[in-house]
Amino acid sequence: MSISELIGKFQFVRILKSDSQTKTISLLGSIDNEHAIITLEKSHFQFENHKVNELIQDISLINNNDIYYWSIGSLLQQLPELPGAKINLIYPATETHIHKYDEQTYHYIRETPAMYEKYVVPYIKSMKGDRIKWVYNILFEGKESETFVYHDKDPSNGFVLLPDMKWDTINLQTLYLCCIVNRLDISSVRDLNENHIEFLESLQEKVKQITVEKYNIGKNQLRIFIHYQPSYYHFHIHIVNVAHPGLGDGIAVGKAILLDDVIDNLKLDGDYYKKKTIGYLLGENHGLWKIEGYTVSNN
Ligand code: M7G
Repeated sequence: MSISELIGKFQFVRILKSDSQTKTISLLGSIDNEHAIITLEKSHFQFENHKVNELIQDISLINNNDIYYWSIGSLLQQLPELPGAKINLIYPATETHIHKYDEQTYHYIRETPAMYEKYVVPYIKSMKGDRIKWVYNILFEGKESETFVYHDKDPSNGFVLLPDMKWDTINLQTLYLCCIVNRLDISSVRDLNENHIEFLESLQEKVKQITVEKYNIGKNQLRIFIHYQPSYYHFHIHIVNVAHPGLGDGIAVGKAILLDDVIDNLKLDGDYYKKKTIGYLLGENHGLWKIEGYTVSNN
């Protein structure tokens, strides 16, 4: 079924989250009796090839005072180069997806190595299987391969570099790429040690080089980071234009860690991420929050 057919069948249930800052809204609904989540994100402006008076189609004054005018209007929208919004659909959506996109209260957690071993390791195991099918589809089944920026198939050092689902692939200001490594043995930053330093350095260098050449963007215009906790426990890196203010908490402290900092920390101590208490924000809907004993051990 095409995305427009699926969206045509969408039965709205409730708003999960609406954010006036990022101009995004996530809606819960159902399609053929299964959960579905639509996320709408208003597009950033593209002015390069259009005149302002062509772009502003309708205008209605709210008020004016001296030299000041404020109004509401509608803008020209046209596919493919002038989309009104980016529209993401997850279908069928699992409870984990609904929890992720739902409004929730966040808490600051200090995860000790003992908490990691006792609660997070088993949690990560339970999150592998189907939840990261999309990753294996990309790495091994050729899914999305038409968009790959780069693919090195070497099983230990190889990776795929491709546009992240968060990017509209049009606006360079919001350039957002995802680099997924082929190796299967790194679930998160906690698995990294001194043996990974060279791998990470060379990976970062290659990714920068390729991105700079492909998108004609400066090397120092890229923010390269990983997440802890990530949503998906297969090692991947976020490559984002520094001009991108970030969507939600994606580049905020308490979630994003610069890859350079990870490498430097491992150089200081190969067991850095084994020994470190890691601080992060966790929503009450997160699977970890619901595990008995996990929050108690944090107090
Ligand atoms: P994360 O740190 O595990 O999760 O990053 P989060 O940032 O969503 O909290 C996973 C990254 O992979 C995110 O930037 C997602 O937008 C991106 N992503 C997720 N999925 C399911 C896909 C997909 O199917 N295709 C592509 N290209 N990117 C995806």
